[in-house]
Amino acid sequence: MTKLKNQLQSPGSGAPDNLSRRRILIGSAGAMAAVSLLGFSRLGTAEEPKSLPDYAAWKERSALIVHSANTMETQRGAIGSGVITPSDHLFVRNNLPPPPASVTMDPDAWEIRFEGVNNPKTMTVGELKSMGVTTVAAVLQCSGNGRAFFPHGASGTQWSVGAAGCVMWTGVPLRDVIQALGGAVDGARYVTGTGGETLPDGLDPASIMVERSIPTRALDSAMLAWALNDEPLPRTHGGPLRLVVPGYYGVNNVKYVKKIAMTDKQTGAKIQASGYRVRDVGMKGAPDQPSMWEMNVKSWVTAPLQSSQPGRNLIYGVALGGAVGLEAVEVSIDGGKTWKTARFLGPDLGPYAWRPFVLATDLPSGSYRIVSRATDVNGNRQPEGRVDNERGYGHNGWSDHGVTVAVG
Ligand SMILES: Nc1nc2c(c(=O)[nH]1)N[C@H]1C(S)=C(S)[C@@H](COP(=O)(O)O)O[C@H]1N2
Ligand SMILES: [Mo]
Repeated sequence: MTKLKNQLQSPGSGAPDNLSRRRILIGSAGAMAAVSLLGFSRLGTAEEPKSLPDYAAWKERSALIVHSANTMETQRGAIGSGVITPSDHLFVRNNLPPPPASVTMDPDAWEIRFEGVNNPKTMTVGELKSMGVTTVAAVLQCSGNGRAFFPHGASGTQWSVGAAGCVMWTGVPLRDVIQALGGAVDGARYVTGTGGETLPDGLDPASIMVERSIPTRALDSAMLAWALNDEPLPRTHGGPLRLVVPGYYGVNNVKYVKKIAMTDKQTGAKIQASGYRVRDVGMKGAPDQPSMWEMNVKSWVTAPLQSSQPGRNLIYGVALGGAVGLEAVEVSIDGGKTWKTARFLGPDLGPYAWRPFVLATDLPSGSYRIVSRATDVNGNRQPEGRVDNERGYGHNGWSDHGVTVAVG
């Protein structure tokens, strides 16, 4: 246990800077025990670069920062200027070891139970595929993306900017399934999704299970997805079936989903009741604090990152509206004193997708603090600073997300 903890606390290979040297704490004693009980991780040491865990071995190692066997983020420089994040570049975050590889061998046979509807039923993925289909481009982003920038050393994975990607999800709209099952029971206010991991014995299930509740307004976008970027959903990202909630933070997108219940209350699972709650530094999580549901407007520069040549430069980045579309994104090369409107690059894939952007500008020799600032269609603009909070959630301040580039 101690050894695992030490390994997890070692700096991630390829981590951008000393931020990664901050302590990396495991979420809970329960999760720790689960990880070691199942012999989940074989992590590298501080000296040797960490390798990808088996269930994510198909990923492009050079595009990722491997924080641990259950947390890998996309390198800032690998985000690129295409709208869609290639699956092998997409970040990974597991609170528990994933289910065995056998789950995706016959994906259509995976079963999901529906409760809190007038006609409760267990259905297979094969049956869901005959009920309807939609394809949506959406940003998947961890609530703690940007956590590394909090000066109080928020516990959890020290994500920089790469715990986010924009991908295509294909599946059936959840609202259609609920309707086909006679509609939600009276009084239903939440959609509660349960992950299909096998829970280790000897631990209180509520303390480790991945079960999340989201308000029924999320049915405007929620879907049960079986494909990622036009391929069968890999186990790494929740295959054979995942609850995908475009516009909502990553944790609400329950992988290997085995149950959906329309409920009058939020689940009492720890990950909902006290986890993913925004509160002041030093406070414990509690159900009356805001839950990490809808995402906020955000952007960051992806190139250049450290150095560049004098003369004309193209500054690239990505911007997302969160739960709504984007209005504009501006770039500053003087740390936010003056701004220029950037140009969106590539097609607009809808309100839940991100938009790559570019600004052409002349950069004489010197040092530049390059920052970007997005505004959503409702007029919400990224703040300069951050909202300090205990676990380092929801950081969208433009200042911390900037880069310092040496030109010459
Ligand atoms: N069943 C299950 N679903 C889950 C998780 C998990 O550990 N188990 N992690 C959540 C969190 S915190 C995030 S950020 C996203 C990460 O999705 P990804 O691994 O496909 O990138 O999945 C969410 N859904
Ligand atoms: Mo997350």
